[in-house]
Amino acid sequence: MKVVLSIAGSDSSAGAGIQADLKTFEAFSVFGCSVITVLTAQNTTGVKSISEVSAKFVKEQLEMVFEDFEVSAIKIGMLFSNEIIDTIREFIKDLNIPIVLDPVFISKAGSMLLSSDAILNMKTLFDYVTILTPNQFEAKELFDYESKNNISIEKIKKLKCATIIKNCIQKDKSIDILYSKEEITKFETKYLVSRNTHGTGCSFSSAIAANLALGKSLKQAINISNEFIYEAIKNAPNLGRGKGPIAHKIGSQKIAHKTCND
Ligand code: PXL
Repeated sequence: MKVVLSIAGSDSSAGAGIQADLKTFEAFSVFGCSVITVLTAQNTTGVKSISEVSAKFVKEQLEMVFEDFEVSAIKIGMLFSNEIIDTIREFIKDLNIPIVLDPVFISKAGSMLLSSDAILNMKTLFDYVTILTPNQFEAKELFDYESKNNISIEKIKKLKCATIIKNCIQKDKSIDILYSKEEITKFETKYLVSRNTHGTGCSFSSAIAANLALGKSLKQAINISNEFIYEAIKNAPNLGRGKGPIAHKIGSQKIAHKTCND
């Protein structure tokens, strides 16, 4: 069984963060390990408080996982502080496995997930990862991205890693745009109007990591992950009073028969 590691924050309501990542890994039948960077007290209506884990303890968790397992891919989510980012950069810089970085700084309910002075430092990780998965808001913060802003697009295309910008809604479609040095590729999914979107970003990036670990190409992994998220939202258990969690297991079962090619 392939092993995939999530380095991310804990969400007590278990719809986002490490919990969503592990549910996604399970849904794709890879074994999920977790290195926890912060603890959040939250539910579907928002984050109440954040308790940081020390960088030293983050390093110890990383060492224990890698000492014992052969990790095939990594997903990186909420990093929160400069010290944690420095620790992770030191650890991943010589690894030769796919790494998906979800550059989260704000939750769907509007809470800050990265201290403001750490945004610049997060950019220093970009040289060591395979793909970034920002939403439009994060892309705007990181690159001043707008789909018609050619300067920002050139900046993104020059990165060592690929970048997929999620959820550019057009009419009834959700469009993701993948930028790499060689090309620009658009992925279209039907847009679902739903309140149950808590953790969709975390789950999307974890699904890409799981599928890269399973040997899929980047484009295949993105197609599979999009179909998975669509079905997981469509079949959401409709829990909580805010942005509800999605149905990871049902999502993967619904797409099991699909080929999801490039
Ligand atoms: O979806 C971004 C995210 C990542 N990580 C944790 C979160 C959230 C959003 O709430 O709580 C721990």
